[in-house]
Amino acid sequence: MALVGLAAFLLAACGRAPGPNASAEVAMPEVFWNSATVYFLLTDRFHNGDPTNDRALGRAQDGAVLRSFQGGDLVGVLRKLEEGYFDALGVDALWLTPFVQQIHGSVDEGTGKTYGFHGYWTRDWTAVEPALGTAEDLRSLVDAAHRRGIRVLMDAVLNHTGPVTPEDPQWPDEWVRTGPRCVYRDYATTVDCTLVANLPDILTDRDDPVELPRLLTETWQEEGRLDQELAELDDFFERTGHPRAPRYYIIKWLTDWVREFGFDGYRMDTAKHIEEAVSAALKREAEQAFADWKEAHPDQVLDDLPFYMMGEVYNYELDHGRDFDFGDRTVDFFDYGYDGLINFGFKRDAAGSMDDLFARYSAALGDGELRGLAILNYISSHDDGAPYDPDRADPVGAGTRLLLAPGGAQIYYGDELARPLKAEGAQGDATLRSVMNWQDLERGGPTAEILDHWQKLGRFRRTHPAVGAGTHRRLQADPYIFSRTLETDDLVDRVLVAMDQGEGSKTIPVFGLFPDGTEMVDAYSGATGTVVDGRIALSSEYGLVLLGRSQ
Ligand SMILES: [Ca+2]
Ligand SMILES: [Ca+2]
Repeated sequence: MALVGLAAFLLAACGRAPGPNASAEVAMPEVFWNSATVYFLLTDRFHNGDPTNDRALGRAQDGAVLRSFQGGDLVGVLRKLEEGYFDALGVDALWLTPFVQQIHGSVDEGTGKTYGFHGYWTRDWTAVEPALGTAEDLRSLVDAAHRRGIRVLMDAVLNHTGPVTPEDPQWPDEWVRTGPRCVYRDYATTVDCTLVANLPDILTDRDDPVELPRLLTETWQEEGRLDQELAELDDFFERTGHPRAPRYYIIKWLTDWVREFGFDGYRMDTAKHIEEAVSAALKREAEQAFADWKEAHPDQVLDDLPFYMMGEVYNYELDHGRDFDFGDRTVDFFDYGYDGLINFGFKRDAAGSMDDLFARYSAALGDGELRGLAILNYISSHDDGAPYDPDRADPVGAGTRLLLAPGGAQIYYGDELARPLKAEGAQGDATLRSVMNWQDLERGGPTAEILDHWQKLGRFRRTHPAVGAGTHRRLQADPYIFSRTLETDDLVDRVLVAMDQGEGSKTIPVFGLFPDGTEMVDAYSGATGTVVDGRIALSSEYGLVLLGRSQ
């Protein structure tokens, strides 16, 4: 193992972040994001670090099962960050559900009385949701993540406001449409429509100037920041020359968080429900905001990796390549500011042969249509009712598939602890959003063993960008052995993964990947060995062996 790799491994093994990893290729952001492990969490459901904000805004705990705010907050995420929880998992980036202020009331969409705990029901894009904490809590969290070399993605919602409730008036008609409902037959019935009955859709296609809603001006007046907010908007419209149309107000508000806090990228919510040109406009402003933040905070800049925008184009999958089909029109979202898209096909693809999965993904990302672009794979998420392994029957095998697949890996909070995806009494997507099962981890036993597996694979991914971004090659069918090789101008990284090996002593052919005499550490067990006559002899209690070498 080369010194760089060894140092990174030892640091990672000690539970400390190795810092920005070797994959932070300036010229090749896709290498970083395809080898990245992104940890996605619902802030309200992860960890309660500050009980004083649990009843913010006087919201009641009268929602249906798992549909009220549950107490998790930004300070809770910070605590876990400081404990080294994410470092130990090899996490490269955090993706938090939206933190902007949510509707104060609740609605029932047919799955029970629900509050905006999930963050997708915006009331005020300029304020932090008080149940999640304060702007200072958010700053502390982003700064602490950056100090550990972990990036933070902001979940950005531009398509809709929150639902209308007795406490949350509808935005003016110049801002939103309240019908028709989307029926997804073609482009217009996907974009110019409301996702559900009571979810006003921002008129993202209109250029007519609009005034601010009274809801906002009155609130800002009470909070003593009206003049500042208005002055900032004047500056924004003057600088950009954009019309005072709804989408540009929101672009201003969304990019302010980047400019002030240094978010490294967006996860764009409901990306296929806004005109792709709107995404492109947002990206341009976000890049400017990120550059402004870097200039103002030179000591906090991690590296030259550009601002990243990843889209939730619901039902997009790797096999679609660059064309997403609306029925009457295809759109190449990668042409409109998106560097990466969430891969909704992984959960199904993962059910087949592991080598078919790996080979197909490697080919698509390596020399195929997606060359130079990024995807994000997942096995479960907050709104996918058909996750891989819904019963958590094999959380170890799920981790193997997700974390060893080419492409970025999204760990949805609790994948690594087999947090149940079925919650008694919960209706609809609430069942996917239970409170993090820290108590199972504290009990040790099987949950701790599952986490240990995910941690080892996650750190291997982080240390070796070839795992997610390298070229896949099957070396042996049975027992299965494969390699990944990544060669860039600055780095040559090679890994070999052997599965289904016997417990105890084993001799593994390395197929010329590592020269004779190479001393190696198995990243899964910590066992050491030396390559002799094209083979390495190791002893460990595991069937999985992870070998890697960077130059
Ligand atoms: Ca709390
Ligand atoms: Ca829309």
